[in-house]
Amino acid sequence: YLDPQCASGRDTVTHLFEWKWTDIKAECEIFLGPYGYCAVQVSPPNEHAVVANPNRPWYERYQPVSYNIITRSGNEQQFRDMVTACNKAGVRIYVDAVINHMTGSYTGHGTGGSSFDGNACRFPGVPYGPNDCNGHDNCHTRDISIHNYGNSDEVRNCRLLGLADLRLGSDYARGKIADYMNKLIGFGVAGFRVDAAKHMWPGDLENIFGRLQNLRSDVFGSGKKPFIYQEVIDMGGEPITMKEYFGTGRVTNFKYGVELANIFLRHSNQAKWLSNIGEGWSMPPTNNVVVFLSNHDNQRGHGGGDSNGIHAGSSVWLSKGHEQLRLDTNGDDHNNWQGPPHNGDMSIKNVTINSDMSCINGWICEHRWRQTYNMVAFRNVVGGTPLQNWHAFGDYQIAFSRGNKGFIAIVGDGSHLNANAQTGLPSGTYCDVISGNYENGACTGNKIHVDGNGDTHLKIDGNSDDPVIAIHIGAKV
Ligand code: QV4
Ligand code: CA
Repeated sequence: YLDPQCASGRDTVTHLFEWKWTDIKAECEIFLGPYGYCAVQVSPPNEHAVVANPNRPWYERYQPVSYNIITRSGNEQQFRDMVTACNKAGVRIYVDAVINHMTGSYTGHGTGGSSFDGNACRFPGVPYGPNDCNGHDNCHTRDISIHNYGNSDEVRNCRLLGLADLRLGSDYARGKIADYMNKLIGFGVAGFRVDAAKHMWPGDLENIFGRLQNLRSDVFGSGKKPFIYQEVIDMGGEPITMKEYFGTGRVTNFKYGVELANIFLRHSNQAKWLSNIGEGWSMPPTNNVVVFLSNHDNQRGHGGGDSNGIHAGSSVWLSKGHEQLRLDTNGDDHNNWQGPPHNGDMSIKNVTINSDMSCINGWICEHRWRQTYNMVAFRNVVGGTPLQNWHAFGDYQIAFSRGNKGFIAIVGDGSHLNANAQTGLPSGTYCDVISGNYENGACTGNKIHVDGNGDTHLKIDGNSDDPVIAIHIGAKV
């Protein structure tokens, strides 16, 4: 479950939050494929509660009603077309799998018309009935909801936010979930982000994932397992840790983004200590995690892993397309519930692309920003090489190479950097892919000269918009 199944030479995942399947299909073909992205994390594709108050919030997608593929993003045929087209473009689809729970404790209808009663655990669209949810027999809080994250049994057996908690110890529920995931694998998806994994027993997940079929051999080759990355918010201080989930896939490392944010927002450590971020900072081994700077929750003040102060325009591993990121001066969202850009009938708006490559019609596309997509290419070029030629010219003036393939310099505190540095790169003239693009052998941004010894002169005004220089052997002028 650890292999992301990227097409060769690709490495970065973007989250196209609440996009329609038809728009993701087009984005794979015209942008994500050509620009070297590995995969898209898509919003939960299965039928979920229609929440009316507030009106159609983004989070209704985290309240499953059935495993039928029908949401505002599109129907099953549109989903399948997207997966096929994206695979053809060399881009993988990872599905956000909400399998810990169903809806909140109320009655209503789902996006496909199925009825539900969350409190009674009645979901005829699956079907699940009262025996398929945990209850007073194994959850020992008064209202069978989670109150104490210090109690592992409670976190796993009680209701997260009052959401009907599935009895994953039972063969029936395990089978229904595996059927859903296998259906998606049959369509050609490459993997899953497992929502709320902390709230499920590792043994139950092991059983469910053990029922999954291999990925489609016509796309991935034979004998390939789905990629699994599990949402476990582990900031320390709770009995449930990321490590418990290493046996069933990778885990989301929420500490990574928080540490980086603390540095560049100058809340704690200085950038000069970054040379060994990762295991050297008591984080789990690289191959057990997925790292990112922000996600759909902490950009909106949800989830437990937030308070890193990073919001829109911050994500590199995981960028996203969504409107409504209106931040106040404290970095909080004015509306933490607002759903995607929509028409008068509440259908989701098309993503429209402007001539400057940005998205309009209410959408923000961080994955289309020059600094983002050029660093996706940088990552593809330097993949597999070690960090070398580390320089700390000041507390917040750092530079390093990735082997002899790429070199980056960053000023994080508004100071001026003016220094010579060993880049580890072959001599030549390189295109700084932060200030411009490398196009047809020419550079639209600043050119950086590396001499025969591998040295260059770095000049960065820390107050400029992008106080960063990045060069790599794929963009030599
Ligand atoms: C309300 C009350 C509860 C009450 C309940 C009674 O707040 O106290 O018990 O009614 O029914 C929405 C509302 C929430 C409401 C709940 C049930 O915001 O107020 O409870 O629905 O009706 C997203 C949102 C949640 C949202 C949920 C379901 O963030 O606000 O809840 O979707 O729509 C922990 C977990 C971690 C989790 C994180 C948010 O360890 O796993 O909290 N993160 C994932 C997703 C996240 C999603 C869920 C899990 C749930 O990334 O987006 O929650 O699927 O850290
Ligand atoms: Ca649970």
